[in-house]
Amino acid sequence: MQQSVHDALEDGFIVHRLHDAADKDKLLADVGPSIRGAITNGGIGVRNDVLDRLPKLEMISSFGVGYDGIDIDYCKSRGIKVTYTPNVLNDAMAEITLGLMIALARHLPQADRYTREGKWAGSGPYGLTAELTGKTVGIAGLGRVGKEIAQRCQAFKMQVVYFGRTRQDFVPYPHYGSLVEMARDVDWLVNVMPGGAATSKLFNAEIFDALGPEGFFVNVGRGTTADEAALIEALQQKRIAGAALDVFEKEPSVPEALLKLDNVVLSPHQGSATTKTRWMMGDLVTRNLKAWFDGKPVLTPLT
Ligand code: 8YV
Repeated sequence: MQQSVHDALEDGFIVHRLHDAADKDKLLADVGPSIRGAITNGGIGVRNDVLDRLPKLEMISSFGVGYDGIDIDYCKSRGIKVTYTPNVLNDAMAEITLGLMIALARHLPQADRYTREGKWAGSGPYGLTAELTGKTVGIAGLGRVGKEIAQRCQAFKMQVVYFGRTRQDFVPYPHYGSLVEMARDVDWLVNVMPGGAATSKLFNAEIFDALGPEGFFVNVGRGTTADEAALIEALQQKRIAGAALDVFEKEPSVPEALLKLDNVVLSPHQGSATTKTRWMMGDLVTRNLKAWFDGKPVLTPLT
């Protein structure tokens, strides 16, 4: 968690840090019954069996826009207020997405290695790469982050289409209600969808085959949305051209097979990880918490 959050909590809160505790069970037994507020990260979240040990819990202030690690229905059933940090990370997320796309198309990591290893002088120019200009990008999950990505793709002279269960009014991009149909029609398939049961392994072998040997897959949503084994197979067999991944099925572990592939660009879940954005996320986390305990409306509620 951001240092700014720790600093802000010094003022008016008694803080117990479960993730740092050597004996978590003992800490929960000792202080669980008196805990009224909790801070967590929406992806890692907090399990219901931990919530069960916090009978006086009134609110959870979650750090992140995704909240797949929190059982929202369970929180509602217990009357626990849950807040999250939407919007403040839209730009950072969109920037990393375009960065990953350019890195993948233009082989930036590989070309950097090539230059450092002195191969330019020894073996000649690196070789030719792909271009974003004029290509079609399909965005799966055209929410607040997806729309920022779409605008930036347009600035790169790409055609934008999107997949979502329902067509959005006043959105200028063609809509697909079928992911496989969109995958068939695009050069770039970008996932921004959240995790959870509804999106689990949505990007499977059928989708990768529809994307095809010239197609690129980018995942900045959640690793659980992709069938990682099917993705690795598609990459190994060159059934898709490449993938850029900021998220993985079982973070922080990244499958050995992915590390060996040259047609992937890997990033350790860095989407929102800029100084500015993480500060704003932390600020929202503490302001939500303080608002609740000051008896004021929280800023960004989920429940
Ligand atoms: C995490 C994210 O919050 O917002 C999300 O859903 O996945 C990230 O911004 C971040 O990784 C916190 O550690």
